Amino acid sequence: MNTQIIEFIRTPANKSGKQPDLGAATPQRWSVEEVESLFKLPFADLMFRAQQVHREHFDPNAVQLSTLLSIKTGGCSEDCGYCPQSAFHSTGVENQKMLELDVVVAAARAAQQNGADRFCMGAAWREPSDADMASVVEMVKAVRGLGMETCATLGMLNDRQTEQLRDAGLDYYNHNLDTAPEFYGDIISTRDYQDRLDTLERVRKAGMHVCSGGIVGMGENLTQRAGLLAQLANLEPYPESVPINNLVKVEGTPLAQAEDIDPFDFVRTIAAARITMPTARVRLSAGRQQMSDELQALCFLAGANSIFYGEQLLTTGNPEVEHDRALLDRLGMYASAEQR
Ligand code: SAM
Ligand code: DTB
Ligand code: SF4
Repeated sequence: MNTQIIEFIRTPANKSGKQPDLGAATPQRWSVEEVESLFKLPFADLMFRAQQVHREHFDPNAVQLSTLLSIKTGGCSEDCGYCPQSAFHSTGVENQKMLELDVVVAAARAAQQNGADRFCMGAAWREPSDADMASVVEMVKAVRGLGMETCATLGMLNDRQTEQLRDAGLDYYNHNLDTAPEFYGDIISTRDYQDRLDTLERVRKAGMHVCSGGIVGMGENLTQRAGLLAQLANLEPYPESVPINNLVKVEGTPLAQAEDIDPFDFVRTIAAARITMPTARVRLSAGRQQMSDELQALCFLAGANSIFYGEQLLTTGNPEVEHDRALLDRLGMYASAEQR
């Protein structure tokens, strides 16, 4: 690892209080090796550094709350090994046609009343059709009309579709890189990494905010986990929103028997995301239902400042709203929307 960086990370009293100019010397701001070296720091050193970066850019006690709704469930033509909605796997997820506009608006209103400030609409598509787009555009306009931030995750997009979404007022587009390029083919065969990068590029070009992250616990090694973060951190600019999902193991998916990662390694991934993408919202995403309150608190200490909020992710469960509220209270934390 670049000695300048490791020195900086390990030195608590950085006299100038300034970040080293990591970007100037090389076009790649974070090499895979550098991210991997973050993972290998003593836990306390990594957490300390993540806290420093977090506090430079955010109120460390505020958490952004984003509610998900699956607007079109199941029967997806992609073969993502982790996903309960792929038509390639028998998981018991029932295929459903697209939700009606009034159902989506009612769900968004309920989420807003519960304190969510972002509403993310997800669809089990490889890519949307023109007819799909017409419906989604109406949904985005209506949710925006409630005064919520809007996010959608609909699969791959072409130029026209990104422009349609931007014109509808979509704030964020979620499209995850999921893992490192060299591990991607082990998980998905129906599209490649470049397809994902191309869609992210289009979203950026159209002027929307990018939400992109990945999944840990799919059998990736440390270098590959670092490789995902390096890919995200080196996007120009890096995503405004970075969901870090812990694999939810769903019976019937090829990854149902994947080995759990050490929970401290999950926390390390959050911390490294915080350090490498200082101003991003790092979201403690799928997998929270399987985590203890104490582990989630460590994730907040490591720099996570966003969660999925509401009893359901897309097809799997998420902690109860009351439980999350109580957890935030116990930690003296609050929703960032309530801060304004
Ligand atoms: N079909 C679109 C796509 O793939 O971009 C949007 C929906 S897809 C379900 C959104 C993301 O959910 C995936 O990229 C993946 O990161 C995450 N995801 C899906 N299944 C998951 C699981 N079992 N555990 C954790 N994350 C999962
Ligand atoms: C993201 O990174 N995680 C969310 C959201 N973006 C769309 C989805 C998690 C899905 C977990 C499995 C399920 O509920 O189907
Ligand atoms: Fe389809 Fe998205 Fe699931 Fe992949 S992750 S199978 S693209 S819904």
